[in-house]
Amino acid sequence: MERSVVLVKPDGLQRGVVGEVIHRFERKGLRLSGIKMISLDDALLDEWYAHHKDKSFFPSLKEYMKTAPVVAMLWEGVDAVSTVRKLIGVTKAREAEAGTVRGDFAMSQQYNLIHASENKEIAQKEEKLMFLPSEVFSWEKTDYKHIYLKEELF
Ligand code: 3AN
Repeated sequence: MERSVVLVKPDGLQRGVVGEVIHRFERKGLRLSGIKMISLDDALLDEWYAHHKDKSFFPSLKEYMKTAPVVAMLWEGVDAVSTVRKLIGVTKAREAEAGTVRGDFAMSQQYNLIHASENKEIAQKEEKLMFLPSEVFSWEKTDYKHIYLKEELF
């Protein structure tokens, strides 16, 4: 099982899509393994977006990410990282596929509502940055037997 770190970003809180995001991921069959609200500071944002630190939009990205708290979630499932990326849509929201979170609710390249881990390695790094071990929950999702074939679960 993989876990993907999802943030509903400050614009997502302002736009009131927290429930919508949770609803979509729940319906998909993913398991919620952690959830909390947190205000991001410079130290965390510098680590989180380290790969963007030389980009022209980095200062503006950091400012925007501090304008309100974020809702951080951990979603678990088979191939959860790529599955969640599909559900959120591409970065430039106005080009995102209809049916994705960004495609349905956003227009901007920066104010694109939601973050999700890009790949498995980054997901592990982000989980450690965002959640304490005590904030990560493993629980028996009893409908897994209706969501996956036995052979798909490992
Ligand atoms: P994604 O969130 O789709 O993985 P990244 O990692 O390229 O996209 O970018 C991280 C965040 O930086 C985006 N979610 C968005 O808020 C912001 N961002 C990305 N590209 C731009 C850009 N060209 N101008 C302004 N903000 C951007």
